[in-house]
Amino acid sequence: MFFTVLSIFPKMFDPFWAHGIIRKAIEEKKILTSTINIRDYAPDRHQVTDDRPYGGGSGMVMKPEPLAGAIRDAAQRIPAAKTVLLTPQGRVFDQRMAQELASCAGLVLVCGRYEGVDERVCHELVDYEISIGDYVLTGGELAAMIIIDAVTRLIPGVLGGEQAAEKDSFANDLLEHAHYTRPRIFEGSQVPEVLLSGHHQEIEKWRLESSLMRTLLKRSDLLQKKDLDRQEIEILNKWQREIKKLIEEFRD
Ligand code: 4FV
Repeated sequence: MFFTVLSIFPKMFDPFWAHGIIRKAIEEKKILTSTINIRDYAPDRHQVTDDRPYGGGSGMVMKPEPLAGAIRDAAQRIPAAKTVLLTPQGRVFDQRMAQELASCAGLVLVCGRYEGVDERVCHELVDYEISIGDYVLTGGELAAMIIIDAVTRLIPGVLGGEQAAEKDSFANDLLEHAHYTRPRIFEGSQVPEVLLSGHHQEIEKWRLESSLMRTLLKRSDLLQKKDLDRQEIEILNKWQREIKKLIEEFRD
């Protein structure tokens, strides 16, 4: 998969490309990355990429010409790539969108700065507007890194055998189960016995219960929009019965 990043601060990505699973994916050519400096497409010798907003007001706006030049050049290099503008105006990014984007041949990620980019660029040259959340950043670069990170780990072969994306949080619209590793006892706190039992069916059942409980307690909104399967409904009913029993006992 090709990732092309358009930014006036392309060096921000150097440490991002050089560490962890992203670095390994690049070394193994699972992803190909390039950064384009939007300034290089500014026609004037000062390479100006921003200007005052028409209609007045504070802040500056990214000029359309350098952006259009950079986007067209990137798209010409990877014709099948989709152009994404990172903006608070966009569809909010989530795991489902990460899975969608992971099937693209490539992404051209346009990182805005200042108050935003000239609207005519959005209309003519952008396929998707994506937001990483309802808050305002100083630039789209961090948002682009988040998209590249979440999408790259979904590319087959990027996560080694031991890590599997299908066990991810949100992969089945549930939060991930609790994780434990050595030591068996840490400051008096013991690892749940079932995880030491080697009984894989029991462990899978425990992990499903752990996911359901954590999702119920921390993100019940996810449960509301999830169509629960028979086993999940059974577990939730069992808890309901136990909670009812507790309440009864408490009443007596
Ligand atoms: C943003 C977000 C974001 C807005 C103006 C950059 C800033 C400046 N991008 N999700 N939230 N972008 O705040 O993606 O251009």
